[in-house]
Amino acid sequence: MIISKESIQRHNERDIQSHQKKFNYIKEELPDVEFVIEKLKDFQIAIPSWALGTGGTRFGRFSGPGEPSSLEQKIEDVGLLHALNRSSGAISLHIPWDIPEDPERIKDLAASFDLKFDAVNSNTFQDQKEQKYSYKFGSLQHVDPEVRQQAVQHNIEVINHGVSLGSKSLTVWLADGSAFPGQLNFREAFQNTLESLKEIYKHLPDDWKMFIEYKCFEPNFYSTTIADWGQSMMLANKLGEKAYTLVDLGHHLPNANIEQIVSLLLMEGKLGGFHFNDSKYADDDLTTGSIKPYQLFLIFNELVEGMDNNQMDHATGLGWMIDASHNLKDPLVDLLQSVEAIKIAYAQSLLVDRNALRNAQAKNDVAQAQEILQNAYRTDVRALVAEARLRSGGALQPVSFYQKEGVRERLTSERGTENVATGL
Ligand SMILES: [Mn+2]
Repeated sequence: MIISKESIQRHNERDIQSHQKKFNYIKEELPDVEFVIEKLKDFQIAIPSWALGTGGTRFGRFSGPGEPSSLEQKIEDVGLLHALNRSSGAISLHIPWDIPEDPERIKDLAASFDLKFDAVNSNTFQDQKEQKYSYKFGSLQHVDPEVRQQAVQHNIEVINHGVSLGSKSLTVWLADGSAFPGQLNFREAFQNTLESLKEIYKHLPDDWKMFIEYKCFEPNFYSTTIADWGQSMMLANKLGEKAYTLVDLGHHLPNANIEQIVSLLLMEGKLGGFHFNDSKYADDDLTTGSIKPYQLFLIFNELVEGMDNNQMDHATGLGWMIDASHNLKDPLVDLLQSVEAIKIAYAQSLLVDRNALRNAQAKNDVAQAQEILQNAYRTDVRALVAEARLRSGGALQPVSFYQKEGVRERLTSERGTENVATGL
């Protein structure tokens, strides 16, 4: 299904007057809206290929109608999101769930929707049918060198798929760890992981980055071999300048100060990529900004501050991706909501008066520091985000467009009700 420019225009005409009123108001209130709008237009958030179908929990999965069942249909879905919000201009593939059989054709198809290929993701957290050795007791950490070699080889294949599509980064997330005390020698598991990653790193093209993702627990419940940002950064430092830490918002213990983590990783030049989602308890993979929007703003505040300090381009300096799962909502609506929440938090962080904040910090003026941050956070920037979208050719109200135009119903009549997306 392709969303025409004309249908977006028709939809926008209905909302333009009310939008204009809100935009004029904020334009009067803020010193430099054009700067914020330009930044918003550039900022793209990649959509993972596994987030386009209904997600499941370990208790079950309730598939929705019209899910994409092929890589082509997944690209079409991301194209649809991008047409509406003009901020989802990349897709991140998971191998082996989404192997591009004919890379040239897949690349052309993506280009026809104005999409690029973001990081490719390897999978050694489950066994595949044709696989010789099992990952039941780990992959890159495994006590058996043959299992480690198989996992290394898989990651090299993932890099090769990525090269064929013009991707520039590999994300490695490992489920490796232990479920019971005594099961693992921690030091050996870490050393094995490092040696395996070194093998993979050797095959990384010069202009590529390796993102090492950490997670505190699950599926292993006693230890995870790359459990936190310190362990990830230790590996990234030992591997070399193409290796970075990837922060997934849901991969911390409750109440971890993620804004401080990203600040220090940026200081060390080792923050590479970012996975957005939200959570109440653990790796809940809920819609970004649905539970803790203030935390999301505080994280963006540190990201912007740290990237500016390093003179990094906000849009291209880090790998931005959503990593969520949608058990109840239509995945495409959920993704539109996530992208909107990310752009709101980003816009608010651009409004923080950095000089005033530094002055307040220098004077230990704690109350003023809070005033400055909360003034930015409590600014309703939705009209700015909508204006940036409008100027880029997107819909003023993407979710309302999606619902009013019956996008899911149209996808269902094209694809049927039995389609099930690959993934968890
Ligand atoms: Mn992730």
